[in-house]
Formats: sequence, structure tokens, C-alpha cells
Amino acid sequence: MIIVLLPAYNEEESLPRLLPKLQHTLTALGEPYRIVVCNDGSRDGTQEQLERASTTLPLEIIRHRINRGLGESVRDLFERASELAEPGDVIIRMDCDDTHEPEYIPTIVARVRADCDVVIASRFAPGGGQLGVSAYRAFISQCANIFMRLFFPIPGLREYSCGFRGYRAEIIRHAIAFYGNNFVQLKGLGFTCTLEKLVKLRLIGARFGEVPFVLRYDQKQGSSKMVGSTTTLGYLVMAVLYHWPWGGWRGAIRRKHVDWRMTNDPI
Ligand SMILES: Nc1nc2c(ncn2[C@@H]2O[C@H](COP(=O)(O)OP(=O)(O)O)[C@@H](O)[C@H]2O)c(=O)[nH]1
Ligand SMILES: [Mg+2]
Repeated sequence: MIIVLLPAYNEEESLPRLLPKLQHTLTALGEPYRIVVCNDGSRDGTQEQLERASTTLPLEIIRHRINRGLGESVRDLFERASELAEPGDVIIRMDCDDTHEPEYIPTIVARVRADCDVVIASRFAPGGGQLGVSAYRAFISQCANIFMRLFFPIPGLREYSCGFRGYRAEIIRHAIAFYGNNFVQLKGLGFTCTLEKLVKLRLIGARFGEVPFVLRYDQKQGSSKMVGSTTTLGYLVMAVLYHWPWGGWRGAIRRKHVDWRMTNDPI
């Protein structure tokens, strides 16, 4: 099964564009699929759009009455996915602002099943790119990715901040069993959770891969919901927590020699 996770905040304009494309791609893949959306206290018509879509699609809605932020939404989405998933399943997390084209899903799924635990749709892989991104935003994003590569080096990885990824279901179940509520620990710090998951999965031995991807920011309705200052603060907090010499994430977990493939956690 393919499980698609969509965090949604005020996406009434993008959802009617994205969902038909998603349905087309997933149906063509020819295996069962399920879409789980977290409507995180949207104040527009997102809930109505989702309820309408759920009459024709295998779509489940997790509804937060108040806006809790991306971290809490992503935690709820991954916990739900780990309840639904069976070994061999692939979990796809993507934005629902219509900048992540579903056409990449088959390549991501194939790559996960071939030899990876996490596959990232990468603007920086040969053949990747971005359309409609302002020079300022491209520069900031480039700087953020250089910072991440420096502080959290993962061999072969160039794209750290794109949320369009595929995950082997087993590693998500192991990560939730191992970290518990701390799989997504930095919940109140904007979009930091996107980086945190990569690093936490790396610490338990995940194998990573990238597939080239073109970000379609030219299709974006409205502006980004990322609060740059909170997310930047989150990256700095994470660098300290990770490298802290007395019990930082890296030292503490490495000392336990965790490799998720070698453990007997329930799956
Ligand atoms: N659940 C939830 N989703 C959010 C929140 N803020 C943004 N999102 C969603 O997270 C994804 C990324 O946000 P987006 O505005 O696309 O950021 P950008 O890609 O950096 O421009 C989109 O699918 C948004 O709808 C939030 O507070 N809660
Ligand atoms: Mg986006």
C-alpha cells in the first residue's frame, strides 16, 4: 500500500488542483493507496474541500480545531501512518500547496523499495530545479541547506529542507517505537520538524537516496506559510541539541549503537 500524508493549513485553493492529479498517479500505480490529511485549524474552506473529496477518494481527515503548527500535524500524520502500515508499504509525505507534483511518486516508491529507507525529492540532484522561486528565497534556501550539510552531514544528501519524501514504512514504525513522542520533538519551532526527522532517522541507521525533482513554486497559490525566524531559531536549537557534548542526540544515540535493521522492535 502507498500511504500519502498531507499537512494542510488554509489550502482550499490548492487542494482541488492537487487531489485529481494525486488520484490519477496513485490509480495508475495499480496498488492500494490511502491519503491522510491533517487539517490544522484552517479558517478557509479546506475542511469542506476534504469532506467532498473523501466521498470519492480513500481519504481520511485528522482535524485539529485550532492551528497547532506543522510539527504536531506531522507527528499525528506519521503516527497514523504507522498504525495503518504493513511491512513493504511506502509512506509519502508531500505539501498540498500544489508545488509538489505527484508524477514523482512512482520513482520515489521504486527507489524506496530498491535500496533506500528514505528518498528525498531533490532540487539539487542533477536534473532537479525550481520554478517561480524568487532570487531571495532561493538564496535563503541555499544557505539553509549549506548550514544543514555542515552541521548534520548525511553522505550523498544535498536536499535537506524539501518535505516531499518517501519513507519505508518499517523504519517509521521503528522510529516511533524507539523515540516515542520525541520522534518529532521540536514541535513549536516552525518547519524544523522536516530536518529533525531526517536526522533522527539517520541516527538509527537509515539509508538515504535522492531523486531529481522540479519544485513548481510557479503554481503556488498565495505565499509560503513558513515563518522564517521561528524555523531558523529551530535549526540553531537543533544544532545545539544534536552536538551537545553531554548527552546530545548524536552522542547519546551513537553510544547505543542503534541500527534499526538489527533491532527486535515490534513491527
Ligand atoms: N498542519 C499544518 N500544515 C501547515 C502549517 N503551515 C503550513 N502547513 C502545510 O505545510 C506545507 C508546507 O507549507 P508551505 O506554505 O507550502 O511552505 P513552503 O513550501 O515552504 O512555501 C503545506 O502543505 C501547508 O499547507 C500548519 O501550521 N499546520
Ligand atoms: Mg510548499
